[in-house]
Amino acid sequence: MEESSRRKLNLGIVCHPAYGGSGVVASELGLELAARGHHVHFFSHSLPFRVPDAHPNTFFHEVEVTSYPLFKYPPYTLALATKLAEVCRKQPLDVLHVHYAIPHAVAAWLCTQMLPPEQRPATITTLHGTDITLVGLDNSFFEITRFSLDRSDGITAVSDQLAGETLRCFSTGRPVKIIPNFVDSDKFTPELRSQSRRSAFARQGEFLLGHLSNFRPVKRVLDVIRTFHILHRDLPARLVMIGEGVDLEPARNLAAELGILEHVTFLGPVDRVPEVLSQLDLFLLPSEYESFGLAALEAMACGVPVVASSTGGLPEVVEDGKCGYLCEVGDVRTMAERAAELLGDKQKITRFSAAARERARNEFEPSRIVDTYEDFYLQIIGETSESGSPGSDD
Ligand code: GMT
Repeated sequence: MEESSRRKLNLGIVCHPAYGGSGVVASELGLELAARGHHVHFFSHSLPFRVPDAHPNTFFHEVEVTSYPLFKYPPYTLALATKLAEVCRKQPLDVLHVHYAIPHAVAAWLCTQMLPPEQRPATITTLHGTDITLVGLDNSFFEITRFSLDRSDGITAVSDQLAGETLRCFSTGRPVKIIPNFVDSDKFTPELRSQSRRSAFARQGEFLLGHLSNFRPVKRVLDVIRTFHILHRDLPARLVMIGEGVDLEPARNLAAELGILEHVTFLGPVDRVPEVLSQLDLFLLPSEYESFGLAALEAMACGVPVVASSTGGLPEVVEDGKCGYLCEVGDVRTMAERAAELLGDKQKITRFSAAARERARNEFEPSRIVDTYEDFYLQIIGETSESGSPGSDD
């Protein structure tokens, strides 16, 4: 991988480490930056799941929270702020880049308050979705979320739609820079498609559909099962469900109730996501809301068209009628019809598959987007006056 000619920075990256898009983006970004020669310090309560144990230029700082019987809820934010300040004292960070505002943006601000000015890192908060549209709007978090955004030196959002929502809901006077997510299309590639891998999920002559998420209510995983149920009446097909979360059992129960359980494989969380995604004929993402839809982008990079809800930032990722179809949230009948239409037309699905792959490669290619983050870091620490494409201030 190429080292960039820019000044090498000491960077802190804070994220939620478990399965979820914001942790994936934070990890992949950190690894790309490390490959460019920056020193990247990850902070979390466990190693983010896509970060390898030992990797050049990366350091992992585990945040341990001491429990005490007095605490019903151990104060993770305080332990995180303390760890951040401790590391900054030993090796000052140029930038502290937190992913998902809650509670990371507050911890970043607390850290800066604990340090003398010469040791304070610049802070950047990247908004990923429900930190703004759901959790951040809750009464118990709204005020502190707005406060911590106002105190961040820079704010980015992963889609135009999310940037707009941030300005609308939080009326922060701060500019929100749009920096979309990215996908490594050498890693997520149709080249991984193989009959032997596919045969683990589907028989000859069966179509293979899939879904990947953290099975939270916002993902509407029951709609995945309902869509598949309608489709399965007319087409020989199987469904692979990747991930886990609160709606896993309800999804399994619904599949049993509808009599399709034997056609659905619940894989749980998997490490080898590209190997599974690339076997699919179609990816389903019927979410209530997606700020971006990273899982859809990863499927597209594998040459898999997407049938999804027309919500949030998904229209910025999935080009309707070209790399997939976007339908009203909850309209499982139309989703099933669109899926059947695609699967039943060999020429069309081949065209959509190629367009999905092309779009992922051209529009969401890592190096250009990582350049934008690097530029933004330099701008925030005052070493350049403006940042480059593809993001723009809203
Ligand atoms: O907002 C969330 O639900 C958290 C986050 C996660 O960790 O899963 O997901 C969001 O961030 C991803 C990466 O930027 C986006 O691709 C997802 O669309 C977004 N999820 C939602 O907006 C529901």
